[in-house]
Amino acid sequence: MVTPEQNQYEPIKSVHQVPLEEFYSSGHRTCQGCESALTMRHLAKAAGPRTVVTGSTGCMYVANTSYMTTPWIIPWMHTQLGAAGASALGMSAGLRALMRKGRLAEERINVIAFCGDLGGGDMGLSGISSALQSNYNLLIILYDNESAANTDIQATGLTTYGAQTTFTPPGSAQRIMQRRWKKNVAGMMAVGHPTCRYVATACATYPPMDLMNKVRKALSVGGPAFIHTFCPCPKGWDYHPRYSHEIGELGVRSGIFPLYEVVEGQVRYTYDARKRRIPVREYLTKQGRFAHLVDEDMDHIQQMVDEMWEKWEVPGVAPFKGPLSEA
Ligand SMILES: Cc1ncc(C[n+]2csc(CCOP(=O)(O)OP(=O)(O)O)c2C)c(N)n1
Ligand code: SF4
Ligand SMILES: [Mg+2]
Repeated sequence: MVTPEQNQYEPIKSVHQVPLEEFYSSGHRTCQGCESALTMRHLAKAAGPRTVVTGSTGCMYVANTSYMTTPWIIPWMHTQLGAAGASALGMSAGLRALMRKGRLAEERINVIAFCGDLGGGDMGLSGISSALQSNYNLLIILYDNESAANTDIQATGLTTYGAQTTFTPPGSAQRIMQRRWKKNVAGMMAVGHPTCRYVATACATYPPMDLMNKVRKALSVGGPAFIHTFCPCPKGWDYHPRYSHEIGELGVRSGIFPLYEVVEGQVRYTYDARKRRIPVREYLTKQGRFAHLVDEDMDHIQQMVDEMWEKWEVPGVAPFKGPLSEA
């Protein structure tokens, strides 16, 4: 058996401690400034060489497997669009069985499955839910570029209210076609899965090293874990690729994408937007996908963000407003 002591990783306290080795390297064809690709690079760096990765269909499959090339230096396997959870579970079970039968030496081998917002947050929710109810050490990372990016930027359940996508083009009859509020996947996982040992949200660039440390924590907790990452996408969000890091930071600092971790039922804010947040308009106005919004729309989005931080039972995490008092 792999002992809990063997399962621990050292936290990365400064940029000087970031491992130099790359396990997701050159050889991919993602767009310039693709933060989803940065999520892959950081998760592989943090996890290290004794890791297998499985990923569902989407940009992080298609742009990473152009004919005869791949950026993955660690073993990687493609899985069907809604199957990240099932794939992680099957892989963990397979490794455990091989070790039990003595066909594989006993050691820690990390199992990480990634999925996009459509593949994981919409289509693959049931599989992820099953994986988080298991007793295997596995990590599921949902990289959220807020659209079905690979098939040309269609809206998903995680697309921000008001955003233009190919499914939701603004027109003269209807200015806003994307009228759904973003699905709260990390909150759903944290609230609904008592067996899940660790849930976090993260952004690959802000605060620095935060994603890598969350990946290490998730791999050390000794049970199933889930991380939801915020991944600006220059093509779908319509901005110059040089601003990807800034857009990520503005999303976090405006509070529209809450940053937190839940460990043993305790919430810890990585960026506490209850105390300080910049106006959400600073984030929205930098992106062409929101260019059709007028002041009234931005005020509405601001109001919803404020409500999330000021009125929710667990601010930014659980969208209840407390029980009704007895009639
Ligand atoms: C069952 C199934 N339906 C539809 C598709 C077509 N398809 C391939 S990738 C994709 C979009 C995936 O979106 P997301 O999971 O958000 O990943 P992204 O492309 O944004 O990286 C779709 C619809 C598919 N491969 N399989
Ligand atoms: S479309 Fe977006 S998610 Fe896909 S490769 Fe380009 S930047 Fe990355
Ligand atoms: Mg997507």
